[in-house]
Amino acid sequence: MNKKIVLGIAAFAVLAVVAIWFANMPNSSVTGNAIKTTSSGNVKEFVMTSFYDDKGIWFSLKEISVKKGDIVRIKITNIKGNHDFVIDEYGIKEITPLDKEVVIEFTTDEVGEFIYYCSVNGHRQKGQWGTLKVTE
Ligand SMILES: [Cu+2]
Repeated sequence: MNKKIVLGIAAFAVLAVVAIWFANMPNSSVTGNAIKTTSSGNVKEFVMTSFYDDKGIWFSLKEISVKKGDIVRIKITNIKGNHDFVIDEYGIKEITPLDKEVVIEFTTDEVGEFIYYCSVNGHRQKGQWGTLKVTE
């Protein structure tokens, strides 16, 4: 008799510990709109630098091609000069400090071609722009 009661209490204690542990797990079961962990959208990652040379001012990638609905992640490192990264249609305008990786992330919701460029005076005219192509 006593053994059964002790076993019952032990089993209950174990269950209680497990329940408390689950309750304290950090957001493991939260389903909201955490974009980075979603499995329904594809994350397309691109890495580029911004810089200038004697021929002009540049982003190392001249073109980015993705599908509508993709999550686009662009990692930009400014390795020479003062630059930013702008896509007007997506309301993106990020300053890219020297030698620091800046991560820009957004979800494409429209098919088309969009220009990304640096808005520092004269840079776009000297070549610092590219095309984001979004297809169906
Ligand atoms: Cu620039």
